[in-house]
Amino acid sequence: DERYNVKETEAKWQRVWEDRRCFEVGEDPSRPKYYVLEMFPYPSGRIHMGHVRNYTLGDVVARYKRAKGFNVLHPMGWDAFGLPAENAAIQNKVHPAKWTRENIAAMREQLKSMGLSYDWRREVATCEPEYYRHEQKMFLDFLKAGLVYRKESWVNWDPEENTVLANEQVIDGRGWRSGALVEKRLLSQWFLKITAYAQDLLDSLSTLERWPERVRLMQENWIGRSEGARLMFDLAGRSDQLEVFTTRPDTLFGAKFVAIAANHPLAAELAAGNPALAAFIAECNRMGTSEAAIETAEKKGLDTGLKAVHPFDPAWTLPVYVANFVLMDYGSGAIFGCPAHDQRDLDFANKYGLGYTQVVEPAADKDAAVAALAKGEAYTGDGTAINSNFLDGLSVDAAKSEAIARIETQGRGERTINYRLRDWGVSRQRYWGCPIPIIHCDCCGVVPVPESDLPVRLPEDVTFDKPGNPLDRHPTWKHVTCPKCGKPARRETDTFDTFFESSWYFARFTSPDRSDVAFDKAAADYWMGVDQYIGGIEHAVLHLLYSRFFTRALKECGYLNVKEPFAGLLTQGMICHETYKSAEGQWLYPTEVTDGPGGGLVHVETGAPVSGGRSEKMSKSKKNVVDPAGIIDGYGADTARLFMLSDSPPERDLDWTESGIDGAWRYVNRLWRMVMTADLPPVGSAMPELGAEAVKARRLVHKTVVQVGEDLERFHFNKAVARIREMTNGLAEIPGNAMGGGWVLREGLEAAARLIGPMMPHLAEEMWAALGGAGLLAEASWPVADTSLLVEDSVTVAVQVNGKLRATIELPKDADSALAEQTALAQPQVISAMSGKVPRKVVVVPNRIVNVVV
Ligand code: ANZ
Ligand code: ZN
Repeated sequence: DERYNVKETEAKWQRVWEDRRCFEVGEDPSRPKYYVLEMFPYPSGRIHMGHVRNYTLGDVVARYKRAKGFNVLHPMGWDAFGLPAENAAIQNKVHPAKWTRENIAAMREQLKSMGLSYDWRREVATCEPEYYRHEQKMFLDFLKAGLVYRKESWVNWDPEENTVLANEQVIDGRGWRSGALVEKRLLSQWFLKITAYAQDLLDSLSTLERWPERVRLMQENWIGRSEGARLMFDLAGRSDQLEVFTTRPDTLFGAKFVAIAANHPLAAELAAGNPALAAFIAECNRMGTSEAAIETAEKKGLDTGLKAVHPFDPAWTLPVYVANFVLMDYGSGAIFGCPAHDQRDLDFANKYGLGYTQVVEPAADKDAAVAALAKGEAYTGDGTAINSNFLDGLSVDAAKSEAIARIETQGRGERTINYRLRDWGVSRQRYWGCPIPIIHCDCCGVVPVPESDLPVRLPEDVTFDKPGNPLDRHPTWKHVTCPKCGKPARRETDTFDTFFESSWYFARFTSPDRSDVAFDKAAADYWMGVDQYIGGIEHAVLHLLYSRFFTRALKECGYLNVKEPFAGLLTQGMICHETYKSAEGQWLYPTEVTDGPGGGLVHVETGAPVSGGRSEKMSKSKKNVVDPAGIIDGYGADTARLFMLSDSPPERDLDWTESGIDGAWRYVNRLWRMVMTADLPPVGSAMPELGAEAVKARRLVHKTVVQVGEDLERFHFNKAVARIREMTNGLAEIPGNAMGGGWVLREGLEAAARLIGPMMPHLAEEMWAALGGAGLLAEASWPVADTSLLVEDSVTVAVQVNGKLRATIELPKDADSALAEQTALAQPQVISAMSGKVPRKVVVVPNRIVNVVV
């Protein structure tokens, strides 16, 4: 009994595809283009199951679209800058460049063993100057276009990694990688003006019809548009004013205090003569700046002693606090607090005995609002203004407008829109990143590196023996002469946030060989935007929003003609696997666990009881990771690919199971054996006369061709797999002596090879060759069904007697009324329901119903 030789077969076809350059593409205006892209990996060293799923999904789309006649661009590259390389350098004394390049080489081989249909000529690695030189130029162009600025700003400082973190990299007040408590520091940073596009980024979300609703919603929340007012408070005894941002100017008559951020300039000024305040500010600075950190921290404040004058009543003053829940980089870093209608304000007022005045009354349930307030719950709903002078009786909306109108006539402020979105700080105090092309001169200040001096190469002769940035310590690299005045000057030693590289790589793939420009304009015009982007949901706001911004900025600077980089987006679910714990709470590898004699789970060696079995996201810490290399080595790429596709829809989490992999493996072998053992007529023989069984099988084949096509269009890969299995089961059931059975079996197996082509390309190619198919399957077109075979030839018709269902009958489609009536009246259940009576009337609704009235 011959076995399918996976290793040899898969390697063979990978070689053939490469030799024949099947997946290399160029611009071809005569064919519709299709650009499919998976999020490129960080070269950590080995691929993991998430990669296998991601790239399998992309490859199915790429191969399917190719078969459908599209000119398909399907590239792959490496998101190669970033912290792990530097950490490896520190821990293992290996240079980040060496570590990264070796990892890339290893992972490239792993990806190649998966049989992915990439145009490998287009491979890019973002850590190479051939790549990053272009983003240095982009940065200089953005600078000229006014999309870049430098600002002293408070940053999240990770004390362990010695670097600035983006707000998004701070999770619950801790560094996203190190887990260290984040501090605040003041540093000069480069910023990209993503906020200039806030409204457009928001408005255009509705045009992204092929994006998951969930991702669009996350971006909408991230951009966080708020309508409200800017309003100036006079300060008693001072000539300056304090600006606040409010979305509830209708509640001004309920104001009890004003509060400013710890980093507000006014706070710094007052702290100079107030040690208690200085200490409080220092305490606030130890807290993370993320919204989550602020949300969860206890609300605290300190009265500055300063008084703010109420804008609608000069005799009314409010205490001015410094409060830890006021963010410096939102609105103006100052608020007025209305405790009755904002929970934070109420908590704060209750803590410091500031009281509250209700100024909005709900239409119904007035007492409930009063009672809730007494219990410490603010009323934040709609209603009518009360206790509010000239606003009394107005709805919340009308009162907002009226209050703003009053503020505007007083010249104290105006209606305004605020976004939660902040500008993107791109400076990182790290070595392994793209150098920011800037020179600092004592005479001239900040001077851009002249374009003719690009790229600013990252020096590789650096050491990691001390904490901090090796570029700072490099003996020569940073010392340059000022391009403007020629005096000694210093290079900027900060590098770009690595999200910089991933914000434009998709466009670089359109012309990676151009060294003079970032993209060949014609190529970018032909290929962009990406028709289908596939990756993890964890990038819903960061990478995907930065890329949308970057594309807009590139368009503004004349690089590109599109503003949305990704027309379609598919976010894949996670790979989960069972987890186990010992009685002591230690994670155990699934291989350490077995069924105990008493029925429960026990440790294989010690026999100690074990708990668990729950499926959770694969992670090293939980010891439930399965290395794809072992699976591909043992079962082959096709089996791994099939399993990734067959179990769940791509957006959903997928449970890794031994039995699932086993099932996929058995199916691979079964298909191969079917082809090898089938007794088939020669390829291309004319269709003989078919008996009923052959006709039935043939219908199934053609129906499956249509349905699998529809499934793949909708990314319902698991359904497609199930239908193909159903079809091959049907083919296996054709009796050996069925008239024309062999011919239909050949047609069915040829169809099977072509349908599994996108999913299990090696096996498909092997089957295709064995069946004597012409050329390579990788280059063959998608099968076309004979639609005449799809027409259902019989219909099920209901038979009612006096309105009650008595029977169902099978009739030829569009049978005439006489046949329908005759068949209906012959049914035993119908005869008995008529109890010997003669029908008064028989109504036939063709293909639907026969109604007998007695
Ligand atoms: C007074 C008021 C009364 C407010 C009331 C709310 C309810 P969104 O919707 O997120 O834009 N705020 C303004 N700037 C702030 C800052 N830098 N840090 C913390 N909070 C700030 O929230 C806008 C509201 O958040 C503003 O409206 C302000 O409080 C507060 F019954 O003004 B409000
Ligand atoms: Zn100078």
